[in-house]
Amino acid sequence: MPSEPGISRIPKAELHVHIEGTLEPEMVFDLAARNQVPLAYDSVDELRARYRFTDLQSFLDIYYANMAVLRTERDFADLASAYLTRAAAQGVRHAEIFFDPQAHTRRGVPIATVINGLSAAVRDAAPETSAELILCFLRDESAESAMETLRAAEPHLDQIIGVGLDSAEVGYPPAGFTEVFRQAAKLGLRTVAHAGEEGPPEYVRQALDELGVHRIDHGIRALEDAELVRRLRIEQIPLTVCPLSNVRLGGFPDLAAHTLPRLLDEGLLVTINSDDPAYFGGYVGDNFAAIHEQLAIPEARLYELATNSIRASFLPHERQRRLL
Ligand code: ES4
Ligand code: ZN
Repeated sequence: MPSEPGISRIPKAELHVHIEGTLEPEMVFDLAARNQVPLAYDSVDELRARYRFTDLQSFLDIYYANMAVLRTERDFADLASAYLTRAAAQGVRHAEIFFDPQAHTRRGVPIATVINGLSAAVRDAAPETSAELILCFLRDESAESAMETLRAAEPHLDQIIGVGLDSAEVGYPPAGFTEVFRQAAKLGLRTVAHAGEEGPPEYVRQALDELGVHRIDHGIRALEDAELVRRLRIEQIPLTVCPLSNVRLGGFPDLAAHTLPRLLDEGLLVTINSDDPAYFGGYVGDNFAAIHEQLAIPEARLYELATNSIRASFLPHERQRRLL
């Protein structure tokens, strides 16, 4: 499903993309060969055939397994460069990119390797595409591990703009990470958190009240709570919605059943994003094309969604204005 040329011309920001989720099957094989990492699959097609997910955990299992091929600074730089090139071709003028340091440090890759590799790609990106890095804590690891990760990142604070919270959601409420988010904010970092992807509206509330986040990643289950919807509207808290991801992970039977139109009707500040484009069938332009074609979101709305993404970004207002 290629992104239409018209859609690719709309200047947009991508605010919800996991860099490890941009690891295409072809690159898994290339990096496995380069780093002599054995793979459990004989071909790219065989690997891709495993990408049939039933829920978030079934995806995360293969997402973490594939990361074994990422070992050197150059690997992380190549990964992020490939994403930035693809994103720019779909009209992304600014990207705020998640990365999962614990998924690398726990298999022996130093955090400096990860951050220096990713920042080299950000620095070398085409001048019309800016990017920032957001360090995500894995919520299915302990709060102590999150705090150690933040400490380990302190020498690299100039290379990251914020922190987030991701991985398996249900059973891992945001409130467990209050202290590490408080520390991050004290260090001058922005904060976001995944909430209401598979978890209940209560997790969205905790992300706002306990973690003090500037944006909610996903947030689709907020619709189950009218009072919370009212608050999200009044405070215009951005939601980084990922339509193809929600369908692939079983949140909706198909795109036509997605509740994006309801989120928009409620007056919420919605943005459209790709989440893990190598796994979910497309980059951000493909997500725009899919909601246009399969959810009948009109073109004028696509422009509005793109404008929302720039306004909801952490870009200085000056650059936001130039992109609008
Ligand atoms: C993720 Cl789709 C999704 N949800 C939560 N955590 C994640 N990490 C990477 N993709
Ligand atoms: Zn995500």
